[in-house]
Amino acid sequence: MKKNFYITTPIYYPSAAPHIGHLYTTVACDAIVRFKRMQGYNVMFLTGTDEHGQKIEQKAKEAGVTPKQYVDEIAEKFQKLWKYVNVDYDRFIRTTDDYHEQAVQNIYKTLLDKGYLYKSEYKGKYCTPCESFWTESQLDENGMCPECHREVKEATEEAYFFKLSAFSDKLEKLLTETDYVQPEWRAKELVNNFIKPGLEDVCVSRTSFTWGVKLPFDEKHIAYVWIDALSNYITALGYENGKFDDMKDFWPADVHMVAKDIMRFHALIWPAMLMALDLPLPKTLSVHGYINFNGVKMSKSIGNVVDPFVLGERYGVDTIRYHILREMPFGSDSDYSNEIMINRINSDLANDLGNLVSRTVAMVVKYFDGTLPSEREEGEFDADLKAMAEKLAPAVEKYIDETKLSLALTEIMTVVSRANKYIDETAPWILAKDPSKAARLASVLYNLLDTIRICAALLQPFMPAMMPKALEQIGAVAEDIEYGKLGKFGVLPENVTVKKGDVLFPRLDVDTEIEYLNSVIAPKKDGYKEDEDLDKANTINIDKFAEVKLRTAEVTTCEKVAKSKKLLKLQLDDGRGGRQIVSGIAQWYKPEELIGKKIIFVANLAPAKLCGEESQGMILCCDCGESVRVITVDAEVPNGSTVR
Ligand code: ME8
Repeated sequence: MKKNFYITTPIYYPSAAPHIGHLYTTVACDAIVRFKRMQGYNVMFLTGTDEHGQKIEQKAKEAGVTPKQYVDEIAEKFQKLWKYVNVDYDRFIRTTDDYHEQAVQNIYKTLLDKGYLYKSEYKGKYCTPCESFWTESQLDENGMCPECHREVKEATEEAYFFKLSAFSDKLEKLLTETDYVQPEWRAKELVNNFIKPGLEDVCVSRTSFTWGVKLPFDEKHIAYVWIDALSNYITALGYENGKFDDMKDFWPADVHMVAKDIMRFHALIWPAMLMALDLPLPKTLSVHGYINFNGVKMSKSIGNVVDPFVLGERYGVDTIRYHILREMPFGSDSDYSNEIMINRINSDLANDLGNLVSRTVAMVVKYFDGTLPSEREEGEFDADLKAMAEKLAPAVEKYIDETKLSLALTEIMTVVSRANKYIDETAPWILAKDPSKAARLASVLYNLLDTIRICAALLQPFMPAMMPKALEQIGAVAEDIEYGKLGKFGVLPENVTVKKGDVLFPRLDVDTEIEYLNSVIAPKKDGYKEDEDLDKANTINIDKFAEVKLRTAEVTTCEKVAKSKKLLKLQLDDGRGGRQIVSGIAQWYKPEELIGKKIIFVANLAPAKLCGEESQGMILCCDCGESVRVITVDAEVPNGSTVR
């Protein structure tokens, strides 16, 4: 009987084109799915797009199109990318699909009827010009509106809340007594950071925008993340809608794969929602880290967003799939760099794997006209190679089940390296010189071919385009790579015939490729093109600039603002009796690091209250993408000097 397996990616926001980060999660799921299918599982692989909300509404407005037109275009880009990189999903859900919207309404109704929703007031930071609520963590570094950078004020809005707090004990049990969250240390992080301090109920409706699912019992309310988004995992199976009938076969999910950014919602709100709906809980939440670019978070404005199409066109889709899956350590961040990628392609794929296949096939052609004879002679080194090859499939299977894909690949590549070493140890070119060693030579080449059979078959889920070519070159047919035969050595027929083919992974010239990649995806001047265009369109004259009064000052004291994670309160000697400035830089500076620094501040900014503290100006800082640095001046500049 076939066993069922259900795996999901997050549903991505179609607010910008997909990048290598989205690629990572989706390709990781695809590799697991292909492995499970190879094992004979009946798989359901779900991905999709999360299309509602204020941000999409705003982006569409800026682009001068309707929200639906806006998301249609980007959802198509996601689908095109998945096709391009051979992601073989079974279902693509869009939260604007009718069946999903209907089910979300039913879910809200059930939660209300069961007493898990209540109406109250949402308190937040409101920006009047943008008509938007923001949370404290969304505000910019100065505690202002992240969109227009103007002042926000405390405001309230009628909203429905989900009683997350009612599930506190059950969630703590889930996180401490089960393996739901992987890696385990992330579960501890959740318990300490969210459950122990006391879970707060979550706001699940809004009235300040319209792009979303209307609540059936109160139509001026729009479903607000996360109930709409998270429920995709069950609505896509037909929960509370007539579109599909797959809950019985595929729920609970085996794996939800997400990055650390949305772990909290999947580890707390999602299980609580399912408990409230009396549904079984998913088995595993696999949380991976972020792909950064040279240590910096990918961001459009820095120009370091890695476009998967650019890489795929130049190096082939499998190469990219291999590289990102191999580089991401389980649970932690990985760093993308052009250099690491080119070196990885050369060392693992061109030198180790590609070379092993081409050398072995070439020797079978050269010494035996492409078909091995039946005579065999065992020799030194054989047992070690065979034992390693036979142990490989169970080891890879274990890592796949634990979603540790990089370790699965490392394990396979270790056997590939062992096989290359076996060539050096057995020196077939010397055996070939002595006709009496033909049987030994045939054994050596057979052992190599059969090791390649196992490695290439296990690599197929990761590199589905190239590995069938490798298998064809060594003369393996479909029956030779059935899953049950991957843990056994000696499966290829004794008179196997090889077929020379193209080089699988050509060696890359490091300098040429780095130069090419730096010209297309490194953070660079062109990366700021958007900013430059905006600058040209928004020039000001010198008088306008002179309206901003900039002066120097020395930081005399500095402390954290109570109740705020972002704000520091600085007392300045501004050469004129002193002033206080509150600045959103607590994330990047300890208070003591700033004392004694000479800085530049805007002296004529209208005073503002931030978390109850008056700020009389603004300190100038550089936005460095990942961090923010305060601009400092030489120690000899007198306090209060004009900057112009
Ligand atoms: O959060 N490295 O959508 P989203 C690795 N719609 N993975 C990355 C990444 C990076 N640099 N950047 C993005 C949402 N990802 C919600 C999800 S689910 C019910 C709703 C991947 O478009 C990673 O999987 O912001 C991350 O969790 C996800 O994209 C966030 O996608």
